[in-house]
Amino acid sequence: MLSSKLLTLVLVVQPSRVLLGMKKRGFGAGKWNGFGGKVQPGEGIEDAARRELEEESGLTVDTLEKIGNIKFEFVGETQLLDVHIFRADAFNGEPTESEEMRPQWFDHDKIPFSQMWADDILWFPLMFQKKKFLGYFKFQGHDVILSHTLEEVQDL
Ligand code: 8OG
Repeated sequence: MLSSKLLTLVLVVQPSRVLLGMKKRGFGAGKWNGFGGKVQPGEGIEDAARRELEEESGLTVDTLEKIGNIKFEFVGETQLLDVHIFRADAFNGEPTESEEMRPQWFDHDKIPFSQMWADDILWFPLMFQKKKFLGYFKFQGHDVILSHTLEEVQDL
């Protein structure tokens, strides 16, 4: 049996651009990504998403919309990553570099997919269209997707 670890991911999306951060250390270092991390024991998932967004980007949000849930399996590892994905269309504050992330805005047609997790190119279009989705990705290492499912859903 695989155990699973709860994680959050927040994408701050504006009509023409999205805020990504260059992960400076740890898991996924060297990749552009949204902001997020592990849910602490006893913490709500949305609370964790807000906390990680603020810690890593300096931004706070009034409203987070739950848009996706993707589970990641890594061959040879016993723990699934259960990532809860949120979208924020408005924010407070100014993006600020943290020890973990260097934030930068990207136009929707200039997303640096070649420097991102390999699954992102498959679900970012759904996110931009305000669709909700469920996925499962099986990775070999950190770059190769061996198999996956991704489906649009009405509700999460
Ligand atoms: O706490 P830590 O920085 O290790 O959390 C990992 C972050 O990376 C968390 O926000 C979830 C996110 N993440 C994965 N896998 C993937 C992925 O395949 N694509 C994207 N965009 N984010 C991912 O753990």
